[in-house]
Amino acid sequence: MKPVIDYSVYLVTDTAYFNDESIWRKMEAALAAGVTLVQYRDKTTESCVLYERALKMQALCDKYNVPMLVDDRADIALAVGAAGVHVGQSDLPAEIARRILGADAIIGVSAHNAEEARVAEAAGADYLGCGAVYPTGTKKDTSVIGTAGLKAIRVAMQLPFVGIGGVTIANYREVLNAGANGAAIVSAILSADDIESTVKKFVQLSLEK
Ligand code: TZP
Ligand code: MG
Repeated sequence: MKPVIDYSVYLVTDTAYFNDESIWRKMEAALAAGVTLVQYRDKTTESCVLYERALKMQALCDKYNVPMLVDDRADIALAVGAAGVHVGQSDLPAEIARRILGADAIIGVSAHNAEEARVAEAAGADYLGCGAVYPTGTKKDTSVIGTAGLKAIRVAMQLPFVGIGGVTIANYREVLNAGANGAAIVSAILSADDIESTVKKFVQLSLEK
């Protein structure tokens, strides 16, 4: 059966954090504090290392009963038994990821506007990652769509989507109020001084009306 996914506080990793072994302690703190979904995203790493890290990340997510998706790599997702994959506009097409991973896999697709969102929905995406909502230093090759961009996507479709890019405690509610089901967050969690209290704050904000 396809798992029911809570997209509200979606923690995404970035290769830079894997230069330091503290990433594993950070991930554990975030999982223990209540992140609802994890994406293992590690773009520039060779496949043998990617596989070992994905395996370790999957075991950590399993410990907290939190689903894990893998960025871009359906082969790695399959290899470690991840819940699914997240593909960008220049990655493996969603239909092919679906063929590889099967009907019960969660397939996420990046969409920057309503047209890309419609195409992704037709291709069988389970959810969309939409952004960058705000300027971000984590990903350089992206443009800012703002909360107006999120609202335009919500008007165009019913599919769950998360806002990504520059989301912090201070603007998280704006993202939800623009129609997003949650936010995908890298630095506001992984670079936080106190990861546990930051995640708890996101969770608390997600429950407010
Ligand atoms: N895709 C669009 S923006 C982004 C990705 C992966 C980076 C988000 O990182 P941060 O640190 O939460 O702004
Ligand atoms: Mg990608």
